[in-house]
Amino acid sequence: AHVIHRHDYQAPTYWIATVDLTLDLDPAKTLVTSKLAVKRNANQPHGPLVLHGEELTPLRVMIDGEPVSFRQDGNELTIDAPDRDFELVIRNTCCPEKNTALSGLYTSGGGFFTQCEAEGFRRITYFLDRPDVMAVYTVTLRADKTKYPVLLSNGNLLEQGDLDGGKHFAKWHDPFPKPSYLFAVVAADLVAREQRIRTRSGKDHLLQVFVRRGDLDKTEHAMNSLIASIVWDEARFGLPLDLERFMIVGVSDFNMGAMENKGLNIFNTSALLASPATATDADFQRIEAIVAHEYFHNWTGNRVTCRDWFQLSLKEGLTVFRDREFSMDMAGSPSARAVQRIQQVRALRAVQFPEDAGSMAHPVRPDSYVEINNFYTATVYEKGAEVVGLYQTLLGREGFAKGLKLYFERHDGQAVTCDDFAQAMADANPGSQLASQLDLFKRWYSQPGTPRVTARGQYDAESHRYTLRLSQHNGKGELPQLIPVRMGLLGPEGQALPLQWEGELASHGSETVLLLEQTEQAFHFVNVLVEPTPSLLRGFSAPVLLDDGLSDAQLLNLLQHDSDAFNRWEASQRLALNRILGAVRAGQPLVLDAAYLDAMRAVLRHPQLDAAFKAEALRLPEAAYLAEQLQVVDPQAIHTAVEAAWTQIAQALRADWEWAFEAHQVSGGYRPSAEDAGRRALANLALSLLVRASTLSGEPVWPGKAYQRVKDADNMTERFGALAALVSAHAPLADAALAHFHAQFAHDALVIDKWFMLQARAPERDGKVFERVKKLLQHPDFTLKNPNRARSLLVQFCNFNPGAFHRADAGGYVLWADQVAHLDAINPQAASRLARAMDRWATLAEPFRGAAKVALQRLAERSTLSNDVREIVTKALE
Ligand code: B3K
Ligand code: ZN
Repeated sequence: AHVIHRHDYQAPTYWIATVDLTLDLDPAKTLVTSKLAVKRNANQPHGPLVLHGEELTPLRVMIDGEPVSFRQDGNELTIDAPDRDFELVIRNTCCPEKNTALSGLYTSGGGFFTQCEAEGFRRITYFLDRPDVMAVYTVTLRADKTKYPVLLSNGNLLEQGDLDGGKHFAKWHDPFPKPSYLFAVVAADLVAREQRIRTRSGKDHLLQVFVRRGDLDKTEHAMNSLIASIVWDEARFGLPLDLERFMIVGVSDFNMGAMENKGLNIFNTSALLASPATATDADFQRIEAIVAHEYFHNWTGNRVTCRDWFQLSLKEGLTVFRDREFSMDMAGSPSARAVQRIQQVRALRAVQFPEDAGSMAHPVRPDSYVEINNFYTATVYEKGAEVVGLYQTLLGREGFAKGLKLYFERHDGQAVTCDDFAQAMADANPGSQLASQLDLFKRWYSQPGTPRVTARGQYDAESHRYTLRLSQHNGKGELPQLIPVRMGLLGPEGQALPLQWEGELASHGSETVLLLEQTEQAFHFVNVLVEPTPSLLRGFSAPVLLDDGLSDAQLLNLLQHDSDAFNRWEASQRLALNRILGAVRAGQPLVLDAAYLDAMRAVLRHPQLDAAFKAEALRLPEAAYLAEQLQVVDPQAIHTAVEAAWTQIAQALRADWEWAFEAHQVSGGYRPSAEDAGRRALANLALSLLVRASTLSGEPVWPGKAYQRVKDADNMTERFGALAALVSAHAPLADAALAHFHAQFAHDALVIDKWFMLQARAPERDGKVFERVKKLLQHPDFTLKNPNRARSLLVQFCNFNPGAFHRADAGGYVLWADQVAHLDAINPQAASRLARAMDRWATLAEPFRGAAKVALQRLAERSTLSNDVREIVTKALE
């Protein structure tokens, strides 16, 4: 396979200043006419013009009005172009209805939609399909008026009208130069929710959310989220909406969450549509975050874009950082902010940490790839966002905002690199730690792997000195990184101790940020009158694995008293993790001790803590994160221990869960507020544990209540919570509840996705979940053609249900290999996500390891694999 290297970047021989595109839309054969103003790039030697093109039929090519010859070779079209500026006209066709890969121009639900990032534009017409080629687009769409009454593209509508033969046209112009990956077209039978707003600057804007006819009542939340995002970006970063019209379109067949095309965001309906009856609190929250994310791209990604795809985190890490800041500000209270942070870290540890330790490990700014679509990863997105967060930790909020301002002053309208971003941050903050250590800082972009930080404290009671030794361990051949460790010290009663450095006369409050920049460093505190408990890495101040060696007593101290809510949660997780791993390592059944159970009861019953926080603290660590702590992983041993832990927590705290369930009912209408959502989260957790305990003892009351809830709940969060409680406990009523739920929502694809997902993610018991998943593959509602449906069953099962997927009889792996191959023939991007279920196979214990390798090899032997899947499988076997 052809490997592309970051260091090989070269500017193109030609630029493209303007694109005048006409699309005659027809599902079977769409005719594309593209008129390009081509400019010679005088900085490069003269050579032929080599355009990208995939699955296209070329009709003719003209330079300055004269037909010219061209050569088509694989996915390239070569034209012997003159050594000057010229006008190029290309006519070609493509076939949207056969485009099941959902990249380029495709059909869905009877309409036309596009997805051009990363390299989809070349599946519409021949082009320099690379992000550093930025052009001004004018787009004319022609299509049947009855079938496609709505015709959309980027920018402003110049003209529209009727044509002969029942057709109509629309002409759009986008004044902002943009790379081809931000181009978009929609032609479909849609309706819009509309809202006019006036922004601070006094400008008027039209906001539109386009969906299928029946879905309009599910767009209010997205519209509210969009307005909140616009207001927030202007207030927090001074970044205004630069378009007269901002459109969002929903589509049911889509490979990811959403896409930030300039002025015309296209969304997976799963990331857009919400009503209390069909979407959970988590869905409401996710939609708000994704609407914000795509909107924020308008500046971070669109106004300033990436020079090449190795710089992807320049826009993605930064934009995830921005949507996280937005979500935290929207959540409001300090506790609600902490819950947001907790959820971010939970996801980072469950997905990015394994990625960074597995076969697909890569730096935030990768050095090479075969298929760029494989690098839209948790590392580029989530670790990238952590790295952007490090700037803010080092510079403070104001320093960070200054850096961002300088970045836009310097680079508005350009395609740039991660180095340009780092330089702007440093230059805007001369004299900062960042400015003086920029090269050291930039190792966060170039080194893969999760740094391991070890911390050990030593207290000298006589001299009242406390020494904290920090060391970092990076991967083989990797250098030390700059790691900010936010911290404080607690006394034995949990009181915050003043922090005074050796050689200084007074304390500096009770919290500080230590900068670990070498392999090993010691930090000396004086006037520490009692033996302290260190609270380290507060707020998860850097994306590292921390070994602080704290005892149970110290963790309990932090859990009860730390002023940092994140570290209180972390203590709860560590108490659980130590016990689960202890049992797994010893090969013994897990028995939770009274000290742990009492601590959990105290959290649950705590008079001040918020419900949302309690739900997070009582939840056990993810299996994937537990696995990362072990050298050799037996997924069944982890599964058994986690299940035992849940059962004991359910049984020992039975009366407390009954109280919690009753005490956290939400009355009044459904609101997706952080507070109500927190109460529902805790009540759902309580219900699930009550159903678990009752099912084991054969008591009917709680399963009966849950079943009743599945039937009568007035919102999806409670209905789905009750269904999940029955399914995950393998309660006798689970099947009836699933059938009821399916019948009730048979016509709502997004809800049926949830129905599949729940069954795919259920905790395994005697192979029942695996058997069910195999049956669901034959269900009339199942199809590999719709990515949401395929993901709901297969990715949820293979990638996120280790206890069911890893089987001693290799059944999970066989299913995986078959389904990856089937899916790959339809949609390589979707298949390649599924292929990643085996990233960590090499650390598995036998017999899993051997069986996994056989499955990988079997898949690798297939001659027809896409580049996407081939790259994943090859790396896994390396
Ligand atoms: N930029 C898109 C992702 C495109 C993925 C292409 N395989 C969505 C986002 O991050 O906002
Ligand atoms: Zn993004």
